[in-house]
Amino acid sequence: MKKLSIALLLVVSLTLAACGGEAATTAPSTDNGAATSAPSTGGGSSTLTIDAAAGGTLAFAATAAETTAGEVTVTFNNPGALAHNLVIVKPGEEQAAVDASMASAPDFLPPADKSLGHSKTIAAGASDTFTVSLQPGTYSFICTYPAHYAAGMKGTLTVK
Ligand SMILES: [Cu+2]
Repeated sequence: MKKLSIALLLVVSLTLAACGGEAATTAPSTDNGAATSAPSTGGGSSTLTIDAAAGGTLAFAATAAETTAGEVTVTFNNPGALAHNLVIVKPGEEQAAVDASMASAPDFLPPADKSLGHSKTIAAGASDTFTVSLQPGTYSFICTYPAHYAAGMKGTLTVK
């Protein structure tokens, strides 16, 4: 009788082990599913900071800027005394962006197809951050607020 109960115990414990084994193999498969569905957004991302000129000058603090290609997080600071914006365009498309901005008072920002990306129009002392996807090349950064581009509020952005 003692041998029989040991045998039963063995069967019971083997069955439990088998159940445990099944549970163990099921769990990792769901974990794997979660891991592969998670987005893996690699790639380069860089930052760029451009400031408007201080005071009432219709200009940027620097007329040249540089960043690396990819998703660029651009911070535009306005330490000046007037409202400004920062608009990134391809060379030769500056005036078209300025002209198209005239229709969107009071912000005077270009429509989506007239720029590669832009900040909001911000008051004196404010800052704004936006992202833009840029390939290597040369671009222009301008302010499309009325009369500012014509007065010289522009610069060259080199993307490497
Ligand atoms: Cu401006």
